[in-house]
Amino acid sequence: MFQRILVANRGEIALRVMRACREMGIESVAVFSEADRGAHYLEMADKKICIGPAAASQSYLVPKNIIAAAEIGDAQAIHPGYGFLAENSDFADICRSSNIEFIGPPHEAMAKLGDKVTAREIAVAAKVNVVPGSDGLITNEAQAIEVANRIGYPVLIKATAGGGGKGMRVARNDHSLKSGLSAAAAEAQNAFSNPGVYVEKYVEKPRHIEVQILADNHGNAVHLWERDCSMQRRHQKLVEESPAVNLPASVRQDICKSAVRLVKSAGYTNAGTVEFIVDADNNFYFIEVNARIQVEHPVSEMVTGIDLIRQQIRIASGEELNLKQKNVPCNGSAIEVRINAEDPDNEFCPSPGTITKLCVPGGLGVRFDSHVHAGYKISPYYDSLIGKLIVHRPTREEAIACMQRALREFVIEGVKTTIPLARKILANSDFREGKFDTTYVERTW
Ligand code: MV4
Repeated sequence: MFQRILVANRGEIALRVMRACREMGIESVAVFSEADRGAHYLEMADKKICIGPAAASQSYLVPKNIIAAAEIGDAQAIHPGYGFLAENSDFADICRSSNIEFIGPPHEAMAKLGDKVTAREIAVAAKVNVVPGSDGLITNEAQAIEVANRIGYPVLIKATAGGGGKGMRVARNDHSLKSGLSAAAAEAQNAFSNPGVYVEKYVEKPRHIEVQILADNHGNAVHLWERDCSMQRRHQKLVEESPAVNLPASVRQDICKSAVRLVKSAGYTNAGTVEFIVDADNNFYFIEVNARIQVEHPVSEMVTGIDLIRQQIRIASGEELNLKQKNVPCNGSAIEVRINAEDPDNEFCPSPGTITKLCVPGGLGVRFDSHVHAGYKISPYYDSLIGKLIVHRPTREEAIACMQRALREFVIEGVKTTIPLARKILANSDFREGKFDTTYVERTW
């Protein structure tokens, strides 16, 4: 087992990893940029090392600064958290060649699954449902038109190096397909230095269902059931929950088993999330793998009782999974709302500033994962996440009532937050009846 782990991240996820380390008797090395100097959460670490100026491009995103900090701090492993370098296969490879364990998947599996066309091919080989679409990259217009007319409009043009919704274009006829192809390729080249695009049948008003996976280096893999992340706005998740509401047990089993089959066939290890979309008839389709621990991981921790960061560290140290699938329960209902320092009355634009008052809710089944405190300054340099409020109760109805009570109690002053929006969603009858999909927020508000 590692003696010391460098946490190559900041904020709530850095604190989350440090907490797991401390409970495991592992020392932690925190890194911070000039903008995060003096942040209270850094005190949870045994050592803290400055890695550069405020700009992420000169600090949290610079592999050589992270590796240098790991060497100075004498860390045997690095946990990347989410965002920043977490899904950068080059960084994972640099860790390997620096003889520092990367707490995540092998860089080969990360690279393979990070390419969406390759990921689709792996899914097809593993007999996992994919959306009807092109057989590989689109290389010319005529091919695209042939594919679109074979699968039927509307179609979705996607960047193979993309993900998370970036660089997608809907086309509803040959004309918009042609213009969409060149626009998507240009955007993909610009954003990912890879213009490769592919085409899929556009599944209208899908639900976003993702499966949490843990896989060790000895061929064992388990799922920790599914999360429903359909309540989102412009690819920003607002509410996540487990189990998914109104999903037939047989479909849940198929989705979760498909996810395990896929990661095993890809040689994927450590924690990962297999993302699906589900149509109105409960047909599910593989979309992509998120090769990292995700913001919403606590939802799965609550219903299974499994500490995902602890499992990641155990797997990276070469230990066998101490979990059998039949012993991974899905108890009760967990709901998470993300609380961002954003102004809901101004297009949710970031609202950095100093938190002048903070009253955090508590009580049975209430968890708030956050690095902030009264007097904490929300930086304009990084994402606006203040923290995640998670509740866990025996039934979804009780969880909703608990979340509403907790949101009512919650006081954050000094910055605008998304708490009022969260209250609105939790009070919404369609949400409470499970009648929502990924287009609900845009359609309703
Ligand atoms: C789709 C889709 C519908 N049809 N693919 C791509 C990124 C991933 N995170 C979600 N993505 C989707 N892929 C096909 N063939 C719908 C989504 C999707 C989505 C698309 C547009 C706007 C918001 C969305 C939210 C969740 C899922």
